[in-house]
Amino acid sequence: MSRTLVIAAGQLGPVARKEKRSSVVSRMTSLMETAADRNADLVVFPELALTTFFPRWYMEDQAEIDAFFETEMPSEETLPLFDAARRLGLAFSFGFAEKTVDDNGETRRFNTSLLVAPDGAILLKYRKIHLPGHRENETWRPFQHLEKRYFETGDLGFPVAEALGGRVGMCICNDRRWPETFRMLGLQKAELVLLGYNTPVHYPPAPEHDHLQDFHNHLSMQAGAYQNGTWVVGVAKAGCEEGCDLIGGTCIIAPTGEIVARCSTLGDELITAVCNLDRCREIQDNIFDFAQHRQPRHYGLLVT
Ligand code: CDV
Repeated sequence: MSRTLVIAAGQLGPVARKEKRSSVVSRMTSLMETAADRNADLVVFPELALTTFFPRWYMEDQAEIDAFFETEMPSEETLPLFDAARRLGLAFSFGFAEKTVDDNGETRRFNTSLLVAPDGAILLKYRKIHLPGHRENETWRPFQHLEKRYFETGDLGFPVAEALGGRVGMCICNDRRWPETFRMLGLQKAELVLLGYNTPVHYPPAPEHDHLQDFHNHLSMQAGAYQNGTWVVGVAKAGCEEGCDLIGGTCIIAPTGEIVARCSTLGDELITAVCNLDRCREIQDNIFDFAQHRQPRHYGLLVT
C-alpha cells in the first residue's frame, strides 16, 4: 500500500439540539463526496459529531441524556456513513457518545472515536481518557461542561493500529492538550493521529484566556506532532451552537509541526492535504529518535 495518503478533514458547523441524526449524517456524507472528488483516502470528522455538544446542559433524566448516545454502530441512522464509505472507497473517523453493556451486564458510557475502513471494518476504537469539566450543576457558569458526569474515563488506553499503510492513533479534544497523550502514541511509533474537538471560545474558570483559545489549540497539536514526528489531523465542530461559540481552526499538521492545510470558516468545510507517512522519519530518526536520545531513567515523576 502507498505510504502517501490524501487526507481530508471534515469540519462541521454547529449542530442544533433538535437536529436529527439523519440531517447530520447527510451533512457528513456530502463532505465525504467532496473528499472523494478530491481523491481522498480518509476523511476525519469531529468529536461527538452526530449530535449537539450536550455536556453543556445539566440533565437528570437518564432517558433525556441517553437520547444523545448510540447503542449500536452502525445503526439505521448512521448506516449511510458506512454505505458512503463503501461506495466512495474512503476510510473515515468520527466521534460519538457510546452506550454499551459490558460482559458483567453493566451499562457503560464513553466519549468514543472510531476509524472505519472503506469496507466498513472497524480499524481502531478509542475512548476519551482526559474528560474535562465537572460533575455537578455549577449555576454560576453561562453553560455547563459536564463530561465528567455523562462519561466514564476511557478504558482502552491509547491504542495504535496498523492501518491505511501506516501506524494510526486517535485521541479526543482535551486529550490533545496533554503531552502524555501524544507521547503514549509516539512511543508506539504512531505516524498519524486523528482527533476531533468541541472547544468553546469562552472558558468560564479562566475567561482571561478566551482570546488564546485558537492559539492553545494549534500550540498543543503542533507540539504533539513535532515532538513525536507524526502527522496530526485536528477537526473542529465549530461556530455558534445553541448560543455557545465554538472555535474552528481545523487543520492538518506535518511531522515537522507545520500546518499544511487549514479551514477558514466556522461551518461545514472540507480541507485536504497529501500526507507522506515516510516524512515521519525526518523527525523520528533524528531529533526525536527515542531509542538514542530519550532519558526515561530521569522521568520517574511522570508516572508516580
Ligand atoms: N470537548 C472538550 O474536551 N473541550 C475542552 C474544553 C472544555 C477546554 C477542550 O480541551 O477543548
